[in-house]
Amino acid sequence: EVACVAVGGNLASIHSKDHYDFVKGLIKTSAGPNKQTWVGGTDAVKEGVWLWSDGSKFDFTFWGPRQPDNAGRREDCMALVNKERSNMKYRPK
Ligand SMILES: [Ca+2]
Repeated sequence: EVACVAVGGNLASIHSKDHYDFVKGLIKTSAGPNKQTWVGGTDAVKEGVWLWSDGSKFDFTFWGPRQPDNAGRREDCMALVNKERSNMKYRPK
């Protein structure tokens, strides 16, 4: 959590497709198309076990294609990517 908050600042948790679409819309408005924004998901505590940094239940299932792939065995934080089809992935801390 500390590592992810350190890179991301104010991190959202996402609990539904509607919420996901809402956050994605915010990113498009504030950052522009095809940008990525950190959200509060992390598996830094235990590999493969995803948690929200605010402690809420992790019921998110809208992973992008081939995600989470844990690239380099080091990806522990989640970024939401505002593209039409690649919706969610996570990046090295
Ligand atoms: Ca990981």
